[in-house]
Amino acid sequence: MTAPRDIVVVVPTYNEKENIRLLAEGILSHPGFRLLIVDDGSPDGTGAVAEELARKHPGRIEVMHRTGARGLGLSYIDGLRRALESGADLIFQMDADLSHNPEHLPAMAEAAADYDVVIGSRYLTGVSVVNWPLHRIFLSAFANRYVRAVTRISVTDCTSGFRCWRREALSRLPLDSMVSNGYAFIVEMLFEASRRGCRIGEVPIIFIERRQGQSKVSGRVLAESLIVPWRLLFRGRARS
Ligand SMILES: Nc1nc2c(ncn2[C@@H]2O[C@H](COP(=O)(O)OP(=O)(O)OP(=O)(O)O)[C@@H](O)[C@H]2O)c(=O)[nH]1
Ligand SMILES: [Mg+2]
Repeated sequence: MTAPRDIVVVVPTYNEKENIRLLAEGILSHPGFRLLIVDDGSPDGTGAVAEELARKHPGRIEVMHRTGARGLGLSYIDGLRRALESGADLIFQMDADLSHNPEHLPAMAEAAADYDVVIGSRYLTGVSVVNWPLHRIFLSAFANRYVRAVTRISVTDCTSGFRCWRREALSRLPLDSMVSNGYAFIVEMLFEASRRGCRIGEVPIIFIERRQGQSKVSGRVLAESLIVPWRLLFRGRARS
């Protein structure tokens, strides 16, 4: 590696107070990494825990407290914009529930020397997920096939929320006009990156199912995931 880089990890949180301390510790154990927590007014007090962590690590942890409409996509838009404004060279996105192990961060940052966006992939070397019931594996495998078939994105894990962006690539995405707000937002970002000719790389990760707190996957969010790839495709055609 040449010049030291400023790296920020954007983590959206909703009711993650049991997980956020351990996650912060793992991220900050890597020199040069900062953490931006985007909390959506979590009723369990995640925001207060995040503030306490920020006081303990001035300059390395920042907290955004969102008000108004809640959502993963809206939180990512706010957080990614803030990360770009802060001047970071590399911008990560990852979940707070310890499913994404901070140990994978350096390898992904290294890979960003050759790619515009690097995906922490569960499917690059078989299926690397721990503690997932069979129906989750099938659902995820189906979602990936579905997205690949509709959008023609050719990566093994297009629904992974563990990613590292070079700032030039991220700043080219149309964050102002994204159509999705749930998990489909993750797919939409990749689709827009792919349309813009970004080089997409993958690094294998081991994904561990959350042990603390609750999943926020709902029927509505899953329905959005089925529709969004088609909306993206037609929007892409209309624009090109
Ligand atoms: N700010 C914000 N964060 C959210 C929202 N919904 C989910 N998150 C966060 O997004 C990340 C992923 O959410 P999860 O509930 O773990 O979703 P998932 O990983 O697809 O589902 P599981 O596999 O069941 O864990 C976690 O860090 C959540 O706290 C939201 O509305 N706002
Ligand atoms: Mg999760």
